[in-house]
Amino acid sequence: KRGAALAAQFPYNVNKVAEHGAGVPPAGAASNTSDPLQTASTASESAVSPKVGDGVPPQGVNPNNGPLDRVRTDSGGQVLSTNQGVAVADNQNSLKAGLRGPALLEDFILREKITHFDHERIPERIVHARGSAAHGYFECYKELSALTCAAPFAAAGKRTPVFVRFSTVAGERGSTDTARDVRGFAVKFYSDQGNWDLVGNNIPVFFIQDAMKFPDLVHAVKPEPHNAMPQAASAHDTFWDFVSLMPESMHMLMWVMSDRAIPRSYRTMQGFGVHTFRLVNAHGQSQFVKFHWQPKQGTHSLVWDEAVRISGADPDFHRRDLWEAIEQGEYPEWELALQVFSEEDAAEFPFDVLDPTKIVPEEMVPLQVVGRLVLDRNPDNFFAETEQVAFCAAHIIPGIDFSNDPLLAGRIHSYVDTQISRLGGPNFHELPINAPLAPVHNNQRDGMHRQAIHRGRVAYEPNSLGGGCPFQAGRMGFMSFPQPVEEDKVRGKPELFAEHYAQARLFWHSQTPAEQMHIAHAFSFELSKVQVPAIRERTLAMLVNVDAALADMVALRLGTLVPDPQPMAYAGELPAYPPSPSLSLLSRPGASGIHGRKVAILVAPGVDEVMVATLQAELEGQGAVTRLVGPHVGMVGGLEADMSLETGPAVVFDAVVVPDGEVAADDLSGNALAVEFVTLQYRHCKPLMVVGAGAGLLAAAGIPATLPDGAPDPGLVGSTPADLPAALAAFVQALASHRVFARETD
Ligand code: HDE
Repeated sequence: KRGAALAAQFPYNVNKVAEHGAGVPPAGAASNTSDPLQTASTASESAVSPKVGDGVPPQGVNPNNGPLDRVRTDSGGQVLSTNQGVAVADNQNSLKAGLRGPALLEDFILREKITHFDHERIPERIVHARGSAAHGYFECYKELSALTCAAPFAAAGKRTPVFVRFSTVAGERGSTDTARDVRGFAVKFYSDQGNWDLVGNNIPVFFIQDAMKFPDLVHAVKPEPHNAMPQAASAHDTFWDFVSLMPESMHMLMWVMSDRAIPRSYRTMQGFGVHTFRLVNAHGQSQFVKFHWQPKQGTHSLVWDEAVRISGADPDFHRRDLWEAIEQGEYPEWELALQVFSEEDAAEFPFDVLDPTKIVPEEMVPLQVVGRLVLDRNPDNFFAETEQVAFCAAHIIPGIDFSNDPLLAGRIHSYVDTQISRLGGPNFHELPINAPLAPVHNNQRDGMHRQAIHRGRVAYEPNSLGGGCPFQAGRMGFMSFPQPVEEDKVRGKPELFAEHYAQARLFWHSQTPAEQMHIAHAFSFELSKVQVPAIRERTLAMLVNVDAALADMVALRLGTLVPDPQPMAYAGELPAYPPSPSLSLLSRPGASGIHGRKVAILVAPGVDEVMVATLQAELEGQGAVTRLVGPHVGMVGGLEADMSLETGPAVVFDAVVVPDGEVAADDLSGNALAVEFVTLQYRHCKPLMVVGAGAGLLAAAGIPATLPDGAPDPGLVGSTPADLPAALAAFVQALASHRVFARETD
């Protein structure tokens, strides 16, 4: 009776409709005559799930959404069951011999639940453990068949679904987002010719030239092995010990000590394929290529003091920023640009294009923009998608090929190898997030966690019993570019690999003065954390080879003298590059105005509530996000504050507005947290706008009215209530230009 009642109340398991005949599946649920795997989730997907905003992810935008539906599960309206589909009557109490008696071994429900829980974690990635990801698509602007036969570039307007994961490198899975670090920028293209993974970083060069040194680099930068400190930081002895003995890291160190390593958002960083790759067209002709992702949001960074404070205020700062932007419909976009050059061109460059510590300056090979990347859907489940996704530098498709970069060679091996242990066996390519949209047919069989049910008796090739299938594709399939090779088998490096400083100089001389100051401060900070003076000195000796002024600035802050330059390994004359303005972050302000920028509006009882509403409407109308920050959350006068000054501190906002209202301004001026709020906004060079009596808070914080040189501060916008529209326009402009570095005096 109870079974029948249950079946009536919780009618069906959509996978096994026949077993629950009493219930009538709702429209769209699987019937026992159709393929249950294809339709199983349709019923639950149509239910509203709080996990995905308004419930149903935008279908049709991303073709990868469809196949994933097969495995999406939503428990809305469903009965709780064991993993065997048995309904659970009591999820609160274990089975005992008497209410006060011992627990019973036969409690399979408790044991299943605890056993599964015991195995919930998988090993984190050995590097890039901390990451955040989103779905989207790549749209090609023009067909590129002259250059490549790769499917994503086959036609103008063609869209290829993608999954993109951003990451920090050194920190563990739960570490802070705003550590000084390289960021991973890994893109999985689910192309109709198979998956292509462009597993890049937000910095176009790398620390080392040969895969042989990668374990050493990672051991040096990770927390030190004896005491597991520091977390997510390169500012310690072992890292600087290693890099100061590896002058090939000098160019990369310049980038990592620059503001690139503390991005404002994943949305405001560039991405780079780093290595030289090949494009190959249908006639088998090949050119070299470097891949660049250019954020439409512009390139923006934090300042160091702010990054440190954000680690406390919101360690998920970048994860939250990406998530919220997408939930809000502010879809981040990047353009894909290519630098294409021939082998003959490459032979003329003053560096070796196989050396991953070198860029190809844009002045030598201009960028051609060929498409855009749009991220428009958050994952439904962090573990199933972001954690289980497996990128691999070896995943290429016809039309793309490798170069002989010796770092890339090691990567081609490493990714699948590490994933076999991280994801528990050789079949992780079948996990929904990793499975290609292109069909998979081969004779690989079995192994842990095999999902596919292979039919038939043939698992070998050639065969006659299976009609010869699956048959090899010949010229339709992937064919390696037939690069002629005739060399001795050796261990060593080409001569130009020994030149380590010319591009570090190029980078330094291409920065604005504010950026140069930040680089010098970053070196000083990191080396101040180094306990062994000889390591500091060795690094300074490398810096002298980059620029004497830089070495001076750093030495001064380390309380030491500039040592003799480190002897150079390269015998030839160093190439001299003209400065490349595109290497400055400030050269890419972005075209999208204030989209996605976060503005705090400080409120206290007595604030001009009509003005607050106007400010919110105007700023949000232009795509910004506003939050009312008050002495406490909840009702502040007639307004509802979203955050308190404690939970929404200055560092998590791009800008602040203090509206009019005498009583409110007095209240805020007497509040230490409010004073600190505007002080930090000012110190971190962010725009501030004060209206009418709101100016009192700036006075209470002692904020100077002009820049240190007496010029007007474009980021400080004062207004009377009557002049609000004009002031808002100036504020929006200041917000769009991000920071006023001319304020920095220290
Ligand atoms: Fe990686 N790298 N890497 N790497 N890498 C990994 O793969 C490796 C390198 C990059 O979001 C690992 O699944 C070697 C350069 C990204 O899941 C591992 C070498 C670049 C991600 C691995 C390099 C990258 C990884 C760790 C030198 C920029 C995160 C877990 C020979 C072009 C992908 C995993 C994600 C992850 C090996 C150097 C980018 C161990 C051996 C250069 C973005 O396989």
